[in-house]
Amino acid sequence: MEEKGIPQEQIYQMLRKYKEKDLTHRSGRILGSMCTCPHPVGIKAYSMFLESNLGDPGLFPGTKAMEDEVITILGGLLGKSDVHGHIITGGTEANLMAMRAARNTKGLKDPEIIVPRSAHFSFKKAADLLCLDLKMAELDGSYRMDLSSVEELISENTVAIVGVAGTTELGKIDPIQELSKLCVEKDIYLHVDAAFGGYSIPFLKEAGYNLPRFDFSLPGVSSITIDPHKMGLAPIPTGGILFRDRKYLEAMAIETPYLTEDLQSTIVGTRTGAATAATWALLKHLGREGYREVATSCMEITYKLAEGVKNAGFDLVTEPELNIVPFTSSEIPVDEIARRLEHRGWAVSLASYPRAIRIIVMPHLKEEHINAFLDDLRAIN
Ligand code: 0PR
Repeated sequence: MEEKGIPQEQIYQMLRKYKEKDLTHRSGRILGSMCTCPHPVGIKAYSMFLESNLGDPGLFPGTKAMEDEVITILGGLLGKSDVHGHIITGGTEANLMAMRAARNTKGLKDPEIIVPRSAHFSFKKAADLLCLDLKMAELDGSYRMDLSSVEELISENTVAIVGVAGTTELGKIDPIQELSKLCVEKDIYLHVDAAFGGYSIPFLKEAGYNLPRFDFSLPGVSSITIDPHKMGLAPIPTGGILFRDRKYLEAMAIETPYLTEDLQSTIVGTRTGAATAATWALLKHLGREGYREVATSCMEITYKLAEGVKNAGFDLVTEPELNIVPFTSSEIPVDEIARRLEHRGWAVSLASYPRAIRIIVMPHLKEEHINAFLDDLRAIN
């Protein structure tokens, strides 16, 4: 560290040099991210609440009131307004909290969780941190959690089953209705990871898309992850965790002797209120109509991309259910496709199961980007 400070103008210039090295979502070149350009209203709201700390909510009752309202609105979107939860850092923290709640309420000696093979890697972290035995259920022919595999894995040590509404790699929705029935029957905690799909499935259903039920309207669903920093257009880091019952938060509560609240259930202590402000502002500003427009526009571009990929001679792994297009080629290995696309300036990502190029059609991808991408895809074939 230098002895003398550097004048601010020079600092900003130095920062710009670093920023120039970064990719931007706005360029349309990032094809494998679940994040996107944050909405300007979210950015403004975020910047207004930079000093607000929900880890000590008594000091920031205004922000706390907003958090309560956000949880109620998101719950309402997901089938139940009187839910309990928090705005946190993202899907990983939400999934950790859900697994912690499930483990603590069951109180078994050798707890196990069952997740689909397609589950996000955050459940591996949860298993490691919380000393849970992770059981992976197989997928069916359409890459959804296979129910008979789940049933085979259930044991007296099972503390939770996880279904995903919008899988990370393929955008598939697990059979949550059937899982809910099973979990009610067997008295098992069911967590739905809708980090990706939570902000789109409800709006697509409103717009007439035929998508399955996945939310608190199903009696077996105990908790849902929903990420405002993915399809919710909020700045990162902004995640959401919702619980059907307050008892799940209570099962994780730790005493906080000298703070303005007596108990804390979140993993993080000091917790930004800015994420809550951004989420609140965007829910109010965009409304159902605005979010419906975001979700349906992404789907329209997804279908165009899927059609274009097929016409360019590539094979879809599966028809898109949400805004992800996974594809392979019978002629070129997937890593080689990725290398050729990267050479042409596209930041693509690879699905691991099955191995495929995976394009996530987030709101920053416009028709012109997709057309330019398809030109390059045809050229590399
Ligand atoms: N659950 C699901 C279904 C997810 O897809 C993700 C992340 C998580 C949980 C974890 O969420 P956080 O990353 O917010 O903790 N899905 C993306 C992924 O891992 C996240 C991502 C976003 C990755 C942008 C890359 C990127 O550029 O692929």
